[in-house]
Amino acid sequence: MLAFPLYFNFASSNVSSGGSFGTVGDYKVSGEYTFIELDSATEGIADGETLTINLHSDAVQSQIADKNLVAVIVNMTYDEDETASGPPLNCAGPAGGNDAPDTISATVSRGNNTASGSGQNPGSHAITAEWYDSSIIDTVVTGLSESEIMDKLEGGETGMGDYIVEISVVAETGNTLNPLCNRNDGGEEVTYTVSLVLLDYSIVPDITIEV
Ligand SMILES: [Ca+2]
Ligand SMILES: [Ca+2]
Repeated sequence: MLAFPLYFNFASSNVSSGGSFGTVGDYKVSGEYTFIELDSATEGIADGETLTINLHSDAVQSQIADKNLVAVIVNMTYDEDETASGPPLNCAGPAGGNDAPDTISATVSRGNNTASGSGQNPGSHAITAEWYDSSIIDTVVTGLSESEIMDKLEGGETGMGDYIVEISVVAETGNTLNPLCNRNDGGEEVTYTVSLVLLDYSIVPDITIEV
């Protein structure tokens, strides 16, 4: 329990002397994220087709102004719309076979920052393109100054501009045990959300107090 008052004494004396900013040492880095929705919708995408979504950060300008914009994340969820049809009872029970998973792939680009990834239905996946060093969040960084750490966490102007999201579907149709039962899968319906990621971080000296 003594750690807090001791810690704050140390930190404030360093700040008042103006010496901590460029001092190389051990710093505990933590962050809080805020997600700003840039776009969301549910779209049917045919087998072999690509849905292209053109967005711009200006659409949420008031929400990101003077904030530290460091990444974009695209969340996708999808079910399975595959059908089995045929003469009455020919698709009943096991005779109707099983769904075969479709593959949903996506790419997001902000300038040179690009991420892509795919998943299979029913399910979900997310892709994140980032232009900061996420690996140091919730760690103790050694051997750098506070300002050098800030350089790794500041998004700058990189997030301002066009965002291009592409989502494509490759549908697969499952097998049936009864040749009179036909399975059909023309694509998939994908629900997506594109969010800009704001990072609010803190960098504090990491001090070990021996008791
Ligand atoms: Ca399928
Ligand atoms: Ca499907």
